[in-house]
This record gives sequence, C-alpha cells and structure tokens, in this order.
Amino acid sequence: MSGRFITIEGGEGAGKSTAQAYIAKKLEQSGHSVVCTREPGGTPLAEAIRHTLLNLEGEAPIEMAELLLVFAARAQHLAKVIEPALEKGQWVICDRFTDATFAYQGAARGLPLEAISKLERLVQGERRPHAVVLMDLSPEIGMARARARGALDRFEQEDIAFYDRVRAGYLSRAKALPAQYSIVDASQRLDAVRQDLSQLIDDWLSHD
Ligand code: Z5A
Repeated sequence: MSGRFITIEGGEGAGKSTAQAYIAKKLEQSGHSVVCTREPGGTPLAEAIRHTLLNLEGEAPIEMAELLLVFAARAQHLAKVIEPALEKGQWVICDRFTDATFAYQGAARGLPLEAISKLERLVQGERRPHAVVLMDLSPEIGMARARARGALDRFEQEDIAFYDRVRAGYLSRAKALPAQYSIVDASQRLDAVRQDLSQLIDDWLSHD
C-alpha cells in the first residue's frame, strides 16, 4: 500500500482537528497506518516556531518574517516527519499546510503569491498534497466556535475582514486546483460533515 498526503484546511474553528481525528480513525479501521500532524508544528523545532507565531507575548513578527518562519517550520516538518512517513507507505493527515500560507500570508496579509510559490518550490520541491480537504465556514460561525473554546491566540485576534480574505483565498485556490481540492460545508451538523468526509475517504481508498 502506498502512502498518501492529505491536508485539511479552513479558517478559524472550521472543524479541522475534528475532521482529522475522524479521517484518521476511518483509515486505521480500513487497515492503513496513519500519521496525524499539524502546521505550523509537528517537530520540536517547528512547534517552537508555532509558539513564537501564535503567542501574544513578545515581539510580533512582521509579515515577511511570519512567512519565512512558516516555511522554516515546514522544511523541518517535511524532512523529519512527512517524507519519512510517506516513504514507509503511511498516510499523513496534516492539519494545515502550504494552502494555509497562500490564504493567510498571501490573501489575508497581502504578501505576493509569487513569492509564496517560489518558497513552496524551494522548500518542497515537487511535494504537494494528494488531496486538500477545505472545511468551508463563515468566519462569524468559526470565530464564535473558537471564542467558546477559550483564550484567543495572535491570529484569532484578527478581525472578521481578515478572515473574509482568508476564506476568499482558500476558495480561489480551490477553484484553481479542482482536482486536488474537496470542499466540505463545515456549517452542517457534525453527522452530516462526517458523512461528507466518509465519501471522500471511500473515494481515496477506491484509488489506492
Ligand atoms: N498559519 C498561517 O498563518 N500560515 C500557515 O502556513 C499555517 C498556519 C500552516 C494556527 O493554526 C494558526 O497558524 C492559524 C493560521 C496560521 N491561525 N488561525 N486562525 P491552527 O491549526 O491552530 O488553527 P485554528 O483555526 O486556530 O484551529 P482550531 O481553532 O483548533 O480549529 P479547528 O481545528 O478548525 O476546529 P476544531 O478544533 O475541530 O473545532 C472547533 C470547535 O468547534 C470545537 O469545539 C468543536 O467541537 C466544534 N465543532 C467542530 N465541528 C463542528 C460542527 N460541525 N458543528 C458544531 N461544532 C463543531
């Protein structure tokens, strides 16, 4: 069995972690070895970068520093976790990856998409997700879910306009890459979301 690289994307509180746990459980039940990981993060160094990026204390990174930190974490994560797992034939289910960079640092912060594409080629070579699951949700609902959970991090302090740009950025990526992207309506009840995810999983497994 060959490994597959699946990424889960979406705005704040869209249900990515919930979807990741569900997908991993279903794949394991069908006999696949699964690695669940996240970005920024996934290794001790990359988790330290995550802490720097999300923490409200200390110096806030300027946009370009934020972009480079995200890719520094990604380089480490790819080399130490993602590539070794794929080589072993495992399925890697990653909570966010480079599509988040296009949405957050590109569409929302306004950094040039071409610069992000150059870093993507430099850091990842040809590596791209086999499938991207976009948990699409209005920022109003996502922020309400996140607020209900507790203290907000640096990104969660951004206003709705920022999250409208994030959502538009993701939807425009999905339009440009229809073969790679699947959009799940994350405003549905959890059982309906799970049903949509089950269909996607069946589709992936039928091409295994
Ligand atoms: N970032 C970046 O800027 N550039 C990059 O390249 C990368 C990341 C990779 C950290 O990400 C930040 O890094 C992120 C962008 C930036 N900042 N933001 N925003 P993160 O992965 O921690 O992002 P997050 O959006 O903060 O994740 P989250 O808040 O943990 O949300 P989630 O994983 O999407 O949702 P969840 O934990 O599964 O669900 C949230 C709550 O809703 C929870 O109580 C659930 O029980 C509930 N839920 C889930 N589904 C449903 C449904 N269907 N109905 C009702 N309630 C639900």
